[in-house]
Amino acid sequence: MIELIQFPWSPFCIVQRRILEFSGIPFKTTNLPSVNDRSLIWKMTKERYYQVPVVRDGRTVIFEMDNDSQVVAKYLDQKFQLGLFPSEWRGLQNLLWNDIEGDVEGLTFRLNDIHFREFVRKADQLEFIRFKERKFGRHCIDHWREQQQLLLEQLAQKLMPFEQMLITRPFLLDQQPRFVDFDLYGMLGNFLYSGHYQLPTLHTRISEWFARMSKIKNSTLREKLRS
Ligand SMILES: N[C@@H](CCC(=O)N[C@@H](CS)C(=O)NCC(=O)O)C(=O)O
Repeated sequence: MIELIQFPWSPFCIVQRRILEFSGIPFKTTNLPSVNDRSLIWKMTKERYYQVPVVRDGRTVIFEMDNDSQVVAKYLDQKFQLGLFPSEWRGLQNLLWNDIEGDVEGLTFRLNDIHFREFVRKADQLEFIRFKERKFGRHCIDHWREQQQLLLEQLAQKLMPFEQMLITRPFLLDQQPRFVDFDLYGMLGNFLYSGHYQLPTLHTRISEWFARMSKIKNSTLREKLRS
């Protein structure tokens, strides 16, 4: 059975989890025991990778090669024929996922990290803070907390083009979800993880799309598109 190694709140893990759910195949999720213990992944990848997500399919272990390689999603897409990377959207999807995993994620993870004490085990909190501060500077999480309102406003603004894309179609590019739909879904899933936020009320289409993305299955979609 396919296995997803993850943290439940991680934006990039939510992307792959939703793709697996969408595919309809049975799969299992394994949460790393601690944010600081990457030994399972290190071992599985023969000491080549330590981030999440990683997918194991029998003897094959799939993980990203660089920041925007999309190796995992492309593997699942090919294996389950999900139509996530059709040739007509090549290039455009790359531009969009750079924006989604760059600017959008930059806001969503900060807004979620403000609440890290609620989802990171007490024993791991020191290393969590240390990891963040080494990357983003001293007291970064306190600064994000102070800037919360501003970050929320920036997110609402940043989502406007996606809201506009949904004016004429049910998914960002098309009549069916493509990779960028799952990608944006993952970032927003991370933003909503703490339960402290809602999607910006101005963006009614994104809210409807998010609800659609939360439950859509490849099999029901195919039947709908055929009829
Ligand atoms: N580009 C990678 C990014 C993966 C990533 O940033 N994972 C984070 C969790 S959301 C992680 O494992 N960070 C810990 C670290 O870098 O040590 C992907 O799409 O999977």
